[in-house]
Amino acid sequence: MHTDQLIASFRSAGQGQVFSFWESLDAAGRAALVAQAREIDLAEVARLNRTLVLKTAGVAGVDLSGLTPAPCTMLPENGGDAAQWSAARAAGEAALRAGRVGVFTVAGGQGTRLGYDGPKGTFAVTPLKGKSLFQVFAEKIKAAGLRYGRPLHWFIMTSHANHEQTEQFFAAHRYFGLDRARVHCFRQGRMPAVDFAGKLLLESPGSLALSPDGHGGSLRALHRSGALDLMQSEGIDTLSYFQVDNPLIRCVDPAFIGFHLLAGSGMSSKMVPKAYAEEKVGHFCLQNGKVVVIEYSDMPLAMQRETNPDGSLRYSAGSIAIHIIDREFARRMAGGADAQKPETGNLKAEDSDPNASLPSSSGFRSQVSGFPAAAAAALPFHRADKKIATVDAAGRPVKPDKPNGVKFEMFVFDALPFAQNSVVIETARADDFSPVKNAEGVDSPKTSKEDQMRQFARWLLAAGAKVEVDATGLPAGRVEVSPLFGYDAETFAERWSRLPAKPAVTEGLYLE
Ligand code: UD2
Repeated sequence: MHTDQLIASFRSAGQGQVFSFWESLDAAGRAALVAQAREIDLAEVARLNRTLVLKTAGVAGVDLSGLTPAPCTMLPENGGDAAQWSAARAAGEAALRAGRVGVFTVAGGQGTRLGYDGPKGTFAVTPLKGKSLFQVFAEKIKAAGLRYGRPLHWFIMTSHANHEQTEQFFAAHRYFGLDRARVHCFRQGRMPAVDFAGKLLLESPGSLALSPDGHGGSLRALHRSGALDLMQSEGIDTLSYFQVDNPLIRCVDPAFIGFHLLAGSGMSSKMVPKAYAEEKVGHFCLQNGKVVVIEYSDMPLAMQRETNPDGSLRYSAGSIAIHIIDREFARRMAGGADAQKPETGNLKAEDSDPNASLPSSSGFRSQVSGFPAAAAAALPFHRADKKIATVDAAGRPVKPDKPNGVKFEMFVFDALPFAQNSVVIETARADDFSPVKNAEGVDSPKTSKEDQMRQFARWLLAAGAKVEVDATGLPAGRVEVSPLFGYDAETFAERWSRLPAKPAVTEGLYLE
């Protein structure tokens, strides 16, 4: 579309303010603004304004009708069928040995709660060595690749804000010993922000206020980056998905992969029983026969507190954002089901974007633009009222001290009801989940380091070592185990048993 037509289309959509400072911009400034404006799907903005922003009555529509707790496969120690767990594990291990599994980390978030300036994956989390989140995952992925004889591909979704820094971090650390050809960073898409009247906000006279489209944007970013095609050509049909903030994660869990594959599931999930009724996690429920996640903020407190006749919580299955995703399911959700290659229309749109990185020789693209032109994702957008830096009528910067507008985000778990045979399995919180979200208090660097040390102490104790621990299982001295030594109780025990002389477990013990 010609620039004049583009500007006219914004005017007729009531969004002409985007070009308020056009006359004051130089040629480069105009070109940059036009490139951003081309990313905007005005029809989608209008629809979001209608359904989410300008709606005056009621809370923006989460449907709570007909909810029941989702059925979950419990761990053998909590009543699950041990034979079923072994069969699942065997199936998952076979898939890993066949090279069918890839790893996927969503790392595009802004990490504002932690107050850390930099990509969250670069944040130091381990108790002794201060390894970064990315290093912990890299070492787990490397160790699993060695164990199953097939090095794993690792896909990392970044944002426009942290992409370059993330790539530089990996390069500076030589990809933590991984084959760099198997580490793929790509940017997620962006969404424009609007004020409470639905007007697109400018961040500066020459640029729109754009923000990441939520972790739900990962499905279309996988597609548009070429990651799904790369997976296909490498024989990978199964993705192990997790969030960047959780160092305890089992990056590849054979039993989880096996349950997903044996069920023929499109997308599967792990749950932990909620620690208490009001815990701030999503709830796995069943609605119209489909698995759905209802965020704590959308579920009335009375419902969160409902109990079974035996006093246990009725909606106990908490979502910890760990999934297995089938490649073709991701493609379908990204709107690319009919396309073996990403739509040429989109590729053209990208190629005309001056910010777009060129496809690499493998066809992999690290740049994903905001809106796939034709490929409407089926995921709904959620509204988040935020303080959005903008400009006043004279073009001067405005830093609001209360929310002044709306950002739009998609959530990956909204894909669950579209998945066939979705399974939910239980996992032990102590072995899978201790995120770093806040600078202090719950889910902070301190709690996460302690949980890591409790896990190392459990492995040591199970392997027969003498470890002094307190009532919560925390060892008396700080210890750390490299994932390359052992990344779960079993791999740890194997390696420990081969040590010719067992070290004393005292302050500062590091096992590599
Ligand atoms: C999420 C879940 C919550 C629970 C919890 C477990 C939602 C709405 N809630 O809460 O139910 O499972 O996690 O830890 O998801 N991210 C991107 N791009 C984005 C936004 C986020 O990559 O545009 C990534 C981010 O880098 C992080 C993850 O998604 O790895 C989670 O984001 P969050 O911190 O906003 O999620 P949180 O803690 O509110």
